[in-house]
Amino acid sequence: MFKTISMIGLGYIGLPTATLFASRKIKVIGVDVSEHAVNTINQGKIHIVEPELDMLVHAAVVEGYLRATTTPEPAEAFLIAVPTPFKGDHEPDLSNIEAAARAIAPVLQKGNLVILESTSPVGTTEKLAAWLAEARPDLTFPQQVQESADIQIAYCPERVLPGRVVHELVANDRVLGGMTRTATFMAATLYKTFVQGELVGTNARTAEMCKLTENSFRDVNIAFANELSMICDKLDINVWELIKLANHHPRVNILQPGCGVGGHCIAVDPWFIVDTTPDEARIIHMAREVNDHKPEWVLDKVKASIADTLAKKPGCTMSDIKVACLGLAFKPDIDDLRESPALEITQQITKLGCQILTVEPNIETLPQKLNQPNLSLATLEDALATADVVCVLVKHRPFIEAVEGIRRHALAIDAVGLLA
Ligand code: SAJ
Repeated sequence: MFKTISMIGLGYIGLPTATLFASRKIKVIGVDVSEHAVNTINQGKIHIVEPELDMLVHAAVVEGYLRATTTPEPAEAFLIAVPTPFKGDHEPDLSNIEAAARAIAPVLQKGNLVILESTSPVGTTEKLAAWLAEARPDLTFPQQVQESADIQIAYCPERVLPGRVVHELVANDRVLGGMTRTATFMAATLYKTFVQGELVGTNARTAEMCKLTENSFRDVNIAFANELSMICDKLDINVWELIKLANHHPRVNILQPGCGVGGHCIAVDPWFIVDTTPDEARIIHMAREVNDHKPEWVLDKVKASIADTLAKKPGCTMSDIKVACLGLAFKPDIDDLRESPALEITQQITKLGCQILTVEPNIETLPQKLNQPNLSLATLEDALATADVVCVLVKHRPFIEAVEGIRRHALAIDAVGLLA
């Protein structure tokens, strides 16, 4: 049984996971490079938005089971949940994992378990083991002595959906990939404290690939839907009806087209496979390209509608045109604008020189990068009342509720099937 563990990285995954361990009365030392995050957590508050999390963190801190710091301390297990973005031409950037390894190495003790949770290219856990071994030649590691290693290492990815993190961390099945069977067993003992889903054991490389496969599968399916939407547009077929009909087949399940694929997972993780095996990963690569192209396609539709409006209104110039953009977030009913195709499209429309009324019910102020004189945050009513062109970019609930008003608008571009 583990009594004290440490979570390295207190973000969208690390903090909820640390808190769930703490809620089961395991002492958790949370470590983060951000002093702001550390101070906020130590006050029993949270620096991210996630339902239910604030109450859990508050209780864990007040009861003394969760404490945050910027410097690692000795513990029985170390879990690493730091970001793995890409750099340059979609090459994985493992510098945060390497920094975490170098930070925990000095406090490692014989008998410790180290778990990597961050989404990573295949082979990263082995790299982590090598970094740790290099920093601690006095200890043995699984790549040297396998089962009898002083430090056991495993890769255990999460698969939770933002907005449902607390529930899914507990309920979802979890893949545990030990570098040795001992590591898999130790990881299972640890996660059993709060996971109610099945814990499925494998090796580290398969677990790494499993995480990437799940998100790539979804990306390819969405790319198929996006490609269909462009084909159907040419053939004058309603793609939303088409997909609904095709999905009546018992073995067909096509996802929904949209204005592009955003967020920090589905639009990133498939590149980790492409980077490792570029010659083989042809469908995965092409799906990324199809999905990344979709915002441009939507933008072309907006440009065409603006041209129509200008043609119908003699004397009217670009700066007189008002475009309403409905939705900025990367998916419905969240406030997260990072890596959002809707935001990218809105920014591009701004460059055309027309006036933009952006409607995002989940935020109160516009992000700095949208600070443009020709762009303002508007209510849905105002936007619909004055816009020449309406562009639906995200299927937020308030837009579904106001669908009839949006439908009445003559020039509505519907990227998400709201009006279908
Ligand atoms: N999207 C579509 N059409 C769809 C579904 C989604 O265009 O039919 C778009 C969304 O609008 C969004 C993007 O895809 O822009 C990604 O959204 P998402 O809801 O598919 O996924 P994420 O990024 O929020 O979370 C995913 C999940 N992975 C899978 O469902 C396989 C989640 O379980 C993972 O834990 C998460 O990635 C992660 O952290 O890897």
